Amino acid sequence: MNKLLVEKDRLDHSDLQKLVDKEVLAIRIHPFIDTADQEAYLQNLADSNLFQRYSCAQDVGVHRIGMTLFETQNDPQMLEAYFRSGEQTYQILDRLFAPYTNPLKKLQQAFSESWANGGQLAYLNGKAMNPGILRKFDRGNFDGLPPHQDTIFKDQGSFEESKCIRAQLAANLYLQIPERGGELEIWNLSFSKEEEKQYYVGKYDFLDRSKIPPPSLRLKPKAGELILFRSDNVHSVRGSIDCERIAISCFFGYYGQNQPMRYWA
Ligand SMILES: O=C(O)CCC(=O)C(=O)O
Repeated sequence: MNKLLVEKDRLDHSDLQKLVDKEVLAIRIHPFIDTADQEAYLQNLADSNLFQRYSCAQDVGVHRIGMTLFETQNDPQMLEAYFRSGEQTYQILDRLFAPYTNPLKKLQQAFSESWANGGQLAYLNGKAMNPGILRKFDRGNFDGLPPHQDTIFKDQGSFEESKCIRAQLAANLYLQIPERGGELEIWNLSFSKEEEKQYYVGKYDFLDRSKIPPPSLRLKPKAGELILFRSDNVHSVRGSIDCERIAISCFFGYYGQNQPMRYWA
């Protein structure tokens, strides 16, 4: 890989293809939303009591609106709960951000317009997935999110959609970033499910930082910025020292050059 980072002010099909093909490690789009919109979004969020911790990781200092596939952990009952909760996410976020455009929809629309074959909500086994989440890293969460890899294959490996996927991109649109902490680190490394087990540390599938090389990129996101990277590349988020770190997030699944990208959380 001769270029780690693409920095632009618009999403572009050829840059997305480079990310999918591992020719770049991350794409930064700034500004994706302007300061007035970003501040308006934050005002709407203040005092919201809709955030909850991950159901399977209650001690991780992160709150989210919208359930993630990660929480289903290959469990059929949790998967049904995931489908049910996913049906409501757009409505909840529409209401929360009204009268402004829901930033999750803004992100997915811009992405779909820039990818030649468009974008659409992902389905798993014929059922609509949760389209995305709004996530807050707690202030004073000094651990952040340790190094890890996200793949649909790990969360729910038995479905056709998981077996046929060729790349999974993580998209994060940042609404608030702490002055201190909150960096996103990305490694030019991705381990298979079997390989990564030797690096596990603690209760979750986090990787032991002391056993892997230093990250290839350490990015300090900006409020209003969109960052995309391959979620099967090892990545981590540094703790948020002085305020909550808030972002809209979803994955985009690549199923081939002539296919639409499919989004979910
Ligand atoms: O919030 C970020 O910068 C990245 C979050 C993350 O770890 C992920 O999308 O899996």
